[in-house]
Parts: sequence; C-alpha cells; structure tokens
Amino acid sequence: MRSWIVAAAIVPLFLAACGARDEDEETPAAANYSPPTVTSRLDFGSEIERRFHDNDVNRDDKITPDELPERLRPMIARGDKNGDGALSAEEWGNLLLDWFDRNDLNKDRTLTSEERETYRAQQRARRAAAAPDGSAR
Ligand SMILES: [Ca+2]
Ligand SMILES: [Ca+2]
Repeated sequence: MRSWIVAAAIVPLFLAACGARDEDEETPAAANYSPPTVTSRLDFGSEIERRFHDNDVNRDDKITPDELPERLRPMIARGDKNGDGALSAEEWGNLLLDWFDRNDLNKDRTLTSEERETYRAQQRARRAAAAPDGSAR
C-alpha cells in the first residue's frame, strides 16, 4: 500500500522532470516557437459573446455591416437567417460555432492551434483549386 502511494507521487514528478529536460534541449529553437493552444467549445462560447459585444459598436444587439471590418462583412449574408441585414447574437453565435466545428477536425469539441493550421491549409488548397476568377462554388 505504502509503496503504491510513493509510486503515485513519484511518477508525475518524473514526468515533469523529463518535460523540463526536453524544454532545455529545445531552447535554441524557442525563438521561432509559438506554443500550441487548445480552446474548448465552452470557452469559445464566452469568447463568441465577448466578440459580439466588441463588434456591436452602437449597442443595439445587432451587428450591421458597418460595424464589421470589410473582410468579415460576408459573414452577414451567410448568417442573417431572418433577413434583417444584420446579425443577432444568436445568428452570430451559430456562425462562429459552425466555424469552430468545421475547424475541430477530430470532433473532440476542443480546437487546437494545430487543427486551425490544418484547416487553414485546406482552405488555401481549396481556393487554389477553384477557378481563378472565383466563380466556382
Ligand atoms: Ca449594432
Ligand atoms: Ca479537436
């Protein structure tokens, strides 16, 4: 019993020590290294809400085209289900959760920076394969 407890205490320490040594070995490359990130779908939900309020400049609980940067304006046409030309909090949330789920390639409801990278690369490849004038849909 006692040795079991000791082993349980030592194993994590051992793993931590190995991790620390690996980090030391990687130090020369550290300058170019951005640590991987993981976002849970739950965390992303509060992020969605925060971003909605950030973008809703006039606080009317709608995001209109003039409140979005040019490159994000196509979001409105895609997400505006009731056709009022703006995104409600719900329409905004659905759009962003849909984006999250498309990026979550292994469908474990967390999004890693690696998955985002992979998804971005897939999108680039898809655009490159489309007609040069962008007419392909
Ligand atoms: Ca607004
Ligand atoms: Ca995932």
